[in-house]
Amino acid sequence: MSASRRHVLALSGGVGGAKLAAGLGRVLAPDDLTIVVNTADDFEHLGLTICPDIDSVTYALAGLNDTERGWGVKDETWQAMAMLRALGEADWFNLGDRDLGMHIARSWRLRAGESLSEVTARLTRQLGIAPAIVPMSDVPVRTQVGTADGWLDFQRYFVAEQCRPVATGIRFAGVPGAPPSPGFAAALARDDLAAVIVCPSNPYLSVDPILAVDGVRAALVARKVPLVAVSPLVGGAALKGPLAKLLGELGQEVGNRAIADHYGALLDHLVIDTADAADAQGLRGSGLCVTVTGTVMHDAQDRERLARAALSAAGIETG
Ligand code: FO1
Repeated sequence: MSASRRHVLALSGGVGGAKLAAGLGRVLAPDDLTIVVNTADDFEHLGLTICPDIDSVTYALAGLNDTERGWGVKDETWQAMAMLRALGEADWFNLGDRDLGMHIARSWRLRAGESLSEVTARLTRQLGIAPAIVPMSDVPVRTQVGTADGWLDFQRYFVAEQCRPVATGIRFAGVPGAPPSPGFAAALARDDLAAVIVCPSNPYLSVDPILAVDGVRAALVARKVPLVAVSPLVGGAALKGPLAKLLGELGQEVGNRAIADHYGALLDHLVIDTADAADAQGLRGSGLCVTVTGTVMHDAQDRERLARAALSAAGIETG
């Protein structure tokens, strides 16, 4: 890597992606990292704007994430939910008391006229997070899942319906028509961009919406720096049950070959788990660079080690 190129653009969804984003935040100088987050899981609920993937990345970088549950804030309490239930309001989407503070602050600032980028910058700064966490777009994009009863918004399908309906399709409402956020556009255009790291998020549900933002795929095709993806799979099937069901119904294969094919010419290097070491030879045979390493992130040490491995795959050594 040229010494003048040092900026890293990370693309992230929620849980798994957030863990690697936190690792990157630990091993890179804050000015050297932009984390672009999927916003197609966002929705309006009880008058609040909920951004689950921005929340997961924010909580992970602030050290506030609940690692057991996988989403939301640790040491959470649920008094507001109990009250909402008593009042007969919707209780299918769980909002913890501390988490609610985030949604109230975000919604209030959005309603006061700030963009999602501005609000996210404000809230992450308040929580002491130094690297830039930016939404993929300030314009709403919404993942919807086709079912026999029509299109369901993603959280309705995922949380309220627990992925029970048979999926007939998946679409991202709002694209084309959603430009990249200012921070995303600026990161893509940086002279000192050194690498793009695709975090271990679901390629179809979490990364595809980012790639579908206006002009993003073309900008990535034209890039002059390595694009490294960390596979979200471990042992060929890290996808949690319901998501595997969804992808199966849509005819999407679950495996590192399918992930490599899905990213196609965008991908230079795939980082896969040691449990999938047998995949490496075939992937390399098709011209891809492959790193085999432990990708399960139990703690901060795991997150940093995987961050260094992904950066090294992109030619960036972090000492
Ligand atoms: N996931 C659930 O399975 N059930 C919930 O009640 C739930 C609430 C929730 C609240 C705030 C938030 O930021 C995330 C929340 N999630 C919940 C996670 C979210 O639905 C998914 O992790 C992502 O959208 C999928 O990537």
